[in-house]
Amino acid sequence: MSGKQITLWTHVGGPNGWKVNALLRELNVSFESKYVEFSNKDPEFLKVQPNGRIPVIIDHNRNDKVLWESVAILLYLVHHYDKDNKLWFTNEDEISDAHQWLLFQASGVGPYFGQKAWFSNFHSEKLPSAIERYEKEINRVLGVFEKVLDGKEWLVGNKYSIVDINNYVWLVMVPWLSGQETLDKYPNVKAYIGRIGEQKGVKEAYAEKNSLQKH
Ligand SMILES: N[C@@H](CCC(=O)N[C@@H](CS)C(=O)NCC(=O)O)C(=O)O
Repeated sequence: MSGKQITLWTHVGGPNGWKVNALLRELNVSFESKYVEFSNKDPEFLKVQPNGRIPVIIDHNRNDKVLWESVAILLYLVHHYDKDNKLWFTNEDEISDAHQWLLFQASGVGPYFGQKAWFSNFHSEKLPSAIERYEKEINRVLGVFEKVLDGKEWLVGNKYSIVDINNYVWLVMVPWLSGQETLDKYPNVKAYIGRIGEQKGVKEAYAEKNSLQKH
């Protein structure tokens, strides 16, 4: 063991791991990242993750508690390590709204954006109808954020929270997934991405990601 509070199993290119990296930094929780190779998954990783997906955390402060699914991890981390609710809420309606947006990301953002990445870049056949479907879905989802962010800085409770970190890792990929011209059609979303990118944890996490991708 490294002496760090948390071990994070993650991947340089996989967006979901960077949510957790950014939040750990924001909360000043020490951690060690272990990188999984998707084409040859480490048996040590598969021992703790039956679903074979990153991210996974092992919390050495709490009896080596293992947890996977990135949204569950974000909720766990604010529950145990954000006692002042810096990035979470106390108002019951705001908590419900935060759950809504966290689930919207898990069920309605990540899967569509991920499938677009798959069919445009990795699938063995070129399938224009699949690419078109996910391109449309990306635009639909961006349209939802655009509408809701009108006149608003943050999605819930007028404050920066894990809801925003959770969306960032996918929204920041839009220029790669769909082109800069797509993002330019959604100025509220573009400004929102810029605001989140200025936050300490996200800024540090993405500096690390960029330096790893250069090597
Ligand atoms: N709903 C899961 C999705 C996890 C997921 O799909 N992770 C991707 C990287 S972002 C992965 O591990 N892919 C590896 C693979 O497909 O083998 C979460 O939010 O944690």
